[in-house]
Amino acid sequence: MPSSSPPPSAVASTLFAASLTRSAATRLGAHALSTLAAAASLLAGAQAATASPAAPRPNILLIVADDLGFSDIGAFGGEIDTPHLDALAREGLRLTDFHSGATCSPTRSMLLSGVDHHIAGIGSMAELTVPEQQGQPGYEGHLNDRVVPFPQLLRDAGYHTLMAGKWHLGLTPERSPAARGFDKSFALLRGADDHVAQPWNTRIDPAQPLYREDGRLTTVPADFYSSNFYADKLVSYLQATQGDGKPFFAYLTFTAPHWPLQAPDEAIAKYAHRYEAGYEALRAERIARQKSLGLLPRDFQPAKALTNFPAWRQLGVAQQKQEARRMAVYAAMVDVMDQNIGKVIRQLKASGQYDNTVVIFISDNGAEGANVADRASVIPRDNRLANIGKPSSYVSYGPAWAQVSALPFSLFKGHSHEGGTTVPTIVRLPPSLRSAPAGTVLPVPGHVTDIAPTLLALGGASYPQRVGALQTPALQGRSLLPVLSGQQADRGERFDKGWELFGQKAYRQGDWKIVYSVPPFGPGRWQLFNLARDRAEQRDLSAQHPDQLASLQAAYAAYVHRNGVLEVPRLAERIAERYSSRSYFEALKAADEVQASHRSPTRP
Ligand SMILES: [Ca+2]
Repeated sequence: MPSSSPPPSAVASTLFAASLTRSAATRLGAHALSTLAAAASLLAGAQAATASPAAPRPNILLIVADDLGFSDIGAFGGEIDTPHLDALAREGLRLTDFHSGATCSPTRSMLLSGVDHHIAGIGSMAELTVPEQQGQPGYEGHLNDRVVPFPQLLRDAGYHTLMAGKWHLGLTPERSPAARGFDKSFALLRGADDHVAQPWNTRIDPAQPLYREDGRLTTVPADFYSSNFYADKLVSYLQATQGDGKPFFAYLTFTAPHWPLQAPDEAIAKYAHRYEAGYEALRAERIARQKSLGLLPRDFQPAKALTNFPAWRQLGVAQQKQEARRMAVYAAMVDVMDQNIGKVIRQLKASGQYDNTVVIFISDNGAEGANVADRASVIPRDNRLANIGKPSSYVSYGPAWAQVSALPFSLFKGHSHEGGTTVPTIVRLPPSLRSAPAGTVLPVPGHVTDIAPTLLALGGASYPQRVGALQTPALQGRSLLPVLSGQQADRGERFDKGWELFGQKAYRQGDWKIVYSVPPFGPGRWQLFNLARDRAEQRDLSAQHPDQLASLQAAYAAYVHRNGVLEVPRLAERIAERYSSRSYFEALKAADEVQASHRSPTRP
């Protein structure tokens, strides 16, 4: 009887097709489908894309942006000039379903540990811990001693481990990057600071240290601008280690475009008039570009703008000018970050290391929609229109622009909706590890906890079951290498992840997701969405599919139990009160009045 087994190439193509049909096809554009089909046939002809044992281990450059939205950079549909990131995307892969935590330090703890942030010590952000959480295991407010950060394991396996930028995982020397696996490090310890050197930086809270280099307290020079300085510092570390035969792991964690929005004048000038047409015009532009790039299907229905906030035409002229200026400064920060990524890539090319370097770019969470004006109250600031973006200003860009940055998804940073946790992700593999065609758009789901196992696999390092007498928590992520290298068409099992932060919760299994959020952003009960048909989370299906809802609620309860999540009464409501985005527009109006008073000769 003749064998009916298809040849290996057909198996590979069928695998791709099956996975697309089941989970991804409806989220993909025709362009991406044809790209993936090409990937499948190319895979069929290629040998397994593993590095031979004799090949040198790759260098790894992991770049993290801070509060960058999904649609901001060129490769993901943005109009901001980001040629270096776009070049990485053209050479590499773009992941359109890759997830972070809802805010910064939770994501960073998961990134470095490979386990849920409620295990790693950032059950809540240190800055927003409520009394019920204080002193509880998993809520230490720093990367705790239960976990083993992967940079330490790469260092022990013979890698140089280098870091420049934001840490946000502990203030003391024993919790600094130097103590958690980095040979060389320059770190902003806190979650945010001015992007320029200020005489008042340390006055915000003199009890808290700001910067450490290799564990020791330090300061920044007078000409400091965050993105320039961190990239220069990393380049200096790379230059000091090149040529000694050891591979490197470099962790470049920009603080751009996190508030306060500050950028060099010439970079702001480039975008000075770019955003005067307002939110809705930019929204239409970006969605059209995402569709033409094959990131979204042509019929994709993006999240609608929340009606909680004014539309562009409802703003006064002075408010529109404020908003256009704020977005221009934000764009300038992204632009300058990209220029600095270019600087690091040039160094790698000049040293001959680029070809054997894996480059991963992510954001740590969705765009920032909260109001931060009140945080500047302890120091004098000048937020008048012409001063916005300069060193003495202190603004964010608010919930309306944040929703544009999050396109096509719903909501933004701090929320468990797709706009809070889907981050623009680029992976550029060395040619020796590639079989997917350059520029492939990969809709395969992934999570920030997958990065540790991926990089440990690349570096040939293993994760210990014990450290001394202590049992280590099992890695919760899984290596992405089989899908990134094209050996495997999907993750081989259903994507299964939970989120909880500030009482905002979500659970996803495969294409189904439940989300809990409170007014003004949600109904204060669980909603159910089918992401294959509605990734923008616009149509709640909880009434039509009560069994699916119950099943995911049970999965969420198991997530809570497994990770030691504390269920605190009314937590979401309590945090929401502190984080009201509506006050942003009140502050904007107040800024107008300040301008008016400065213009008025009768008022000082
Ligand atoms: Ca962040």
